[in-house]
Amino acid sequence: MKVLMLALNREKFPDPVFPLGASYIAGALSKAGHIVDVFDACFLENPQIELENFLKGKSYDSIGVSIRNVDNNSFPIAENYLNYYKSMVDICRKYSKAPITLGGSGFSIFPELYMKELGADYGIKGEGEYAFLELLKKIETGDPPTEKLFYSETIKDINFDTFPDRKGFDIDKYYKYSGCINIQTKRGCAYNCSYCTYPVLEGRSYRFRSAKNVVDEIEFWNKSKGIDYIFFVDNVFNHPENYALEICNEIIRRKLKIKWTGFFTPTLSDNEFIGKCLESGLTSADFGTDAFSPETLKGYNKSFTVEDIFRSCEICKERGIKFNHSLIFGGPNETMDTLKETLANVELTAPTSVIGFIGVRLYAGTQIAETFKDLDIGITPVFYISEAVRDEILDYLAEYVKDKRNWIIPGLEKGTNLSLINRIRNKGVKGPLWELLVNLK
Ligand code: B12
Repeated sequence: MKVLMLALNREKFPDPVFPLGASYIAGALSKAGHIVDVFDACFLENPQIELENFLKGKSYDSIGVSIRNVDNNSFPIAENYLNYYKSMVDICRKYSKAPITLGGSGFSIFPELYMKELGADYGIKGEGEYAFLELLKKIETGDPPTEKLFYSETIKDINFDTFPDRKGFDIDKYYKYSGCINIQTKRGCAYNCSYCTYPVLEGRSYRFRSAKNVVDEIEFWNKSKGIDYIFFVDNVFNHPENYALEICNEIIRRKLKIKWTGFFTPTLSDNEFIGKCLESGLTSADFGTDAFSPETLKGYNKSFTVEDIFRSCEICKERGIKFNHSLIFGGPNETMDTLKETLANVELTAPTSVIGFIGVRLYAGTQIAETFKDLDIGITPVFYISEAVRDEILDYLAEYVKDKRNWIIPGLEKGTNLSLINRIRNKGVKGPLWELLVNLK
C-alpha cells in the first residue's frame, strides 16, 4: 500500500525533536513492503498550506498521523496544540480519501478524546509497529474493521530487524538544531511517580534491545554521517543499572568516539557503572529530581530520598559530569516551607542548571488523576497546584529566579528564547543547551 506518515510536532523548545515514533512506524511499514512517504511539519513556515500543496495530485491508500505532544506542559502559558492538529487532519480529509489513523504519545494519553475531536477513521493507543500493520492488512483485504480505536499490547521483543526509518526526514537539520540524534534502548518504566504518564504509555515492565542492536544503530549514524552526540530517550537511562552498563560497555568495546546524555534517576553510587558511563561518552545527566524535600518527594511518590539526590550530585561533581535538576513545583504536599527547602537544597548541590515546571499537568491514567476525578482532565490543560502555595507560587518563583542565569522556567518564559537557541545551534553546538549554563565548580 502507499502510506503517508504525517509527523505533526512543531514544538522547538527546548529543541526540535526528531520524530522517533513516526520513524519507527515508517521502518515497520517499509520492511513489510509498503511504500511510505513522509510529511514532517516541524520546520515548515506554513504547515497547512504546505500540506495542501503536498497532497494535491497525490494519492494514498492510508494516512498515519503521529501526535507527540498534547501541549507544552507549561503553566501558566500552556499551549494546547489541538486546533492545529485538527486543521491538519481536516486538510487530509479534504484532499485525500485515504483512511486516517492516529497514534503517538500525545494521542495515547487521551485516545478517546482525540478520536472524537479529530474525527479520524482509526486510532492506535500505544506502540504502533505491529498494530498499524495489522490494521493496514485488514484495510487492504477490503475488510476494514468496524471498531475505530485499538489498544495495542506492549511489544515483547523490541529488537526489530530494521532501525527506525529516518530517511524521509531531514536528519541533518534535526542534528543541527537539536544537537543530537535520539536513540531508544528500552521501553517501559518500573517507577510509580504519582503524576507521570510513562507507565501509561510504555507499561511497567522493561523490554530491552540487545546492546548490540542499540550500538549498531549508533555506529551506523556515527559512521555514515559523523553524528557523535546521542540523546538516550529512555524514561530513565540508569535503571536497571546492569542493562545500562551493557550499553556503555558495548560503546567502549567498539571504541566509538561519541558523547551522550539522558534522563537519570538520582540514585548514583560511585561505582563501576558511573566510570563506564564516562568512558563511553556521558557528558551530562538530567536528573528527574522533581522535588528536594521529603514531603514533596512523598507527594510525587518518588522512590529516592533527599540524601540520594545529594549523593548523586556529589558524584557528578567529583567525576566532572554536568547535571540538571528537572523539578515540578507546587505538587501534592507542597507548602511554602517545602518549596523553600527544595530551592535551598538545589542551590546546595550547585547544579549546572535547573529546569522547573510549575504545577502538575494532570493526565488521564496517572495516580494523581485518580485523586482528582471531579476535575475535567482532558486535552485542554488542567494543572494541580497545592492549595498552600497557589496564591503565592508564581510571584515567589519569578522573584527567586530573576537573576539566576542557569534556571530555566518555561512557564515564566525564562531561558526559552528560541532565536538565541537557534543562534547557538548555528554555531554547531551539540548536546542539551543547559549543559552550557554554568561551569562545574
Ligand atoms: C525523551 C523525551 C523528551 C526529550 C527528547 C529528546 C530527543 N532529542 O528526542 C526532551 C527532553 C527534549 C523532551 C522535551 C519535551 N517533552 Co518529552 N518526552 C520524552 C520521552 C521520555 C520519550 C520520547 C520518545 O522518544 N519515545 C520513543 C518513541 C519511539 O516513542 P513514541 O514517540 O511514543 O512512538 C511510539 C508510539 O507512540 C507509537 N506511534 C508514534 N507515532 C505514531 C503514529 C501512528 C500512525 C501510529 C499508529 C503509532 C504511532 O508507536 C511508536 C513506536 O512504538 C516521552 C515520554 C514517553 N515515554 O513517551 C516524553 C514526552 C513525549 N514529552 C512530553 C512533553 C510534554 C515534552 C515537552 C513539551 C516538555 C517541555 N515543555 O519542555 C518538550 C517538547 C519538546 C519538543 N520539541 O517536542 C510529553 C508529550 C505528551 C504531552 N504530555 O503533551 C511526554 C509523553 C511525557 C509526558 N509528560 O507525558 N522530551
